Amino acid sequence: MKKVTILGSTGSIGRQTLEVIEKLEEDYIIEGLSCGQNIELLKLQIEKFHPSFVCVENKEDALKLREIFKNIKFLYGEEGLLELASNNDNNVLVVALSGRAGLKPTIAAIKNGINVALANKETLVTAGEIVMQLARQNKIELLPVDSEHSAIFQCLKGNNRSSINKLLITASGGPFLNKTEEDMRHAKLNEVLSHPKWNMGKKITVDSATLMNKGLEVIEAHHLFDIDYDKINVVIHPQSIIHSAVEYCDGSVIAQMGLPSMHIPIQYALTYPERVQGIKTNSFNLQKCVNLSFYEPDYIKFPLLKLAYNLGKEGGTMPLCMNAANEEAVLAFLKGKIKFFDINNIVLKMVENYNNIKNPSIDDIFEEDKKVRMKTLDLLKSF
Ligand code: MN3
Repeated sequence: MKKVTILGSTGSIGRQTLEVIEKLEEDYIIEGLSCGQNIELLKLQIEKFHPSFVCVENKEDALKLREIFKNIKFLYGEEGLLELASNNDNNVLVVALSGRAGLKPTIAAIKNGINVALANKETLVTAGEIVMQLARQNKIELLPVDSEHSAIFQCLKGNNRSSINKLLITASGGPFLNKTEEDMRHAKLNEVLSHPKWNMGKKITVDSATLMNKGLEVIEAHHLFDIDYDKINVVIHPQSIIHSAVEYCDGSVIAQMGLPSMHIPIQYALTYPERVQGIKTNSFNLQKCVNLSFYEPDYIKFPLLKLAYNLGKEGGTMPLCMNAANEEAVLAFLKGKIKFFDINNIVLKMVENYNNIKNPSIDDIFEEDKKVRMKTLDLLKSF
């Protein structure tokens, strides 16, 4: 029996992880859950999955929940999250929190020898070197949940790292793939949020429209698989059937494909190294994939993708600056404060004036993150 704790259980990945676990039945039990403020959904999850530990953001919510569920230990805040993440009764910790909140719990789990199924992009983008080094030292598996990284992880099995020519990360291209820059300039919130292939949370859906999401995935792949940026290629593939691929030195390209569903990579991260039927519903039909197409990304229309490559190569806290500025800009866009196209301008401006810190400590990372966000909020006032 495997024990699983999910951080961010009421978000998109958290909910889908619970759907997967429901189908895995008796072999998997939920040891812990955490969420921010979606207490109503959390209550339903508690009634269904009977966790032993639950962490929420606010103390008041924790106190109220204690009255209702007497047999559960309720925690709250960052300290509670770290306690939940450090519980080494767990076989795997699913980190499905969004934003910088994912970093400290991931490190806590690694230090306690718990395998981490990582769905939080910021962790590797902002602290990739530190996190990967800790994972190696503590001999834990960092299991990618993102479909592209799960695909590459699978394509690498059984092959020598030294024989890799390049990683091919596919991208659907988002809602503006076939639109002009002018269309993007006037894009409304609902156009940005209507992703053609994947049903995801709002922040990542905006990132998919700017291709920032793909840029973050390039940086993640660099750390996760220890591959030079020059050997990571992004390929636009609107049908999202090939989830990513690896080209080897003998000319063989090994790709992982299937229907675009997050259930598959989530389940593989949980059952790894085994494969089980689990939640699989529809069979994949190759004959129906008559029109698979592949293009070079348009780096002019989507400047944040190129930026991610450049800043990834620079290293230090440059990717952190890009990520923090982007997150604040996306939040401002979602609140209707800025236009879609301003996201690019704000991120570009923030990194232009930023002093990089090489080899940052965890404390540096948190301090810089805070600083960049404050400066971004200042800059946002002028838009
Ligand atoms: Mn992805």
